[in-house]
Amino acid sequence: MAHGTLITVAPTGAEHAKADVPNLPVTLEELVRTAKDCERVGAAMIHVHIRGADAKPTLDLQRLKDTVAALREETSLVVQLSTGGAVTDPEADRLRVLDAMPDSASCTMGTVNFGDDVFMNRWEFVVELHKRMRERGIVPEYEIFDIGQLASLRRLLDEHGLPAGGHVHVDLVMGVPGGMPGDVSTLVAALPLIPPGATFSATGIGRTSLAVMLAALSAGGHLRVGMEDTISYAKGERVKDNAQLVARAAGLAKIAQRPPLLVAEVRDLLGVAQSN
Ligand code: KMH
Ligand code: ZN
Repeated sequence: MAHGTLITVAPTGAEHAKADVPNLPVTLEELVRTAKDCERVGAAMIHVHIRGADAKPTLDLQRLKDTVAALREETSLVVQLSTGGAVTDPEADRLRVLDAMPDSASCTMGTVNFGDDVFMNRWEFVVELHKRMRERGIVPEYEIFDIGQLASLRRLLDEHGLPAGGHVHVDLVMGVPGGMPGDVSTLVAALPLIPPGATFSATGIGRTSLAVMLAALSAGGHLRVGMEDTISYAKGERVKDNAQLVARAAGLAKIAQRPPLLVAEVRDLLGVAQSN
């Protein structure tokens, strides 16, 4: 069992509208502020989706580069850019995200129904992401929305080898309508399919957040929390900010005697180069 817990914050996502969720960080200033707050209470990695001047999701390369630079300047967090983007983003734009040269990037292991939409991840596209990340020394986090995608990950590693950094890290994204449910039995069912030697984190969408967090901690996994995944803190209570979710995760990790890992420990764990 891992001695400590990697806590990743996913503060924004591509799904919530600023008009509906006014405390969602969408500007660079809001993102940096939330990143600093979250680092202070136990986050070590940030999973980033950015928004344009209109607060809508964008994969604009210059904005992505500016975001990576600002987060590196203001925090020591491991900076992970989403290559998932929004369901409407074309593959070419998603591949170009890597040119912003983050420490890490997400790599979703298959196509999945996503609410009323489809989140497309063709096999050839997944392979291309994996290869381009390795060429650039960017450490992937393999996003798993359904259990069969773990079999695809095994195939990817068998056919195309280990990622940059040599370590495999998986994130179970549970409770998306169309993907695997966010409950204990599904998490337990996923465990034997995770490649040997790999680490995993888990996040539960919406109301599955707490059940998945507690199950992941018990199973020796790491945690992802944030307003990308849930905007309610408890029944009838909206999330105040991302730091509130990170603080709760850090508290539960301490109770589980698996306290939050420091950023330097996480860089070692994931095979991400230490920052200067
Ligand atoms: N926004 C979802 C369509 C990722 O960041 O890599 C995809 C997503 C996964 O959030
Ligand atoms: Zn994401």
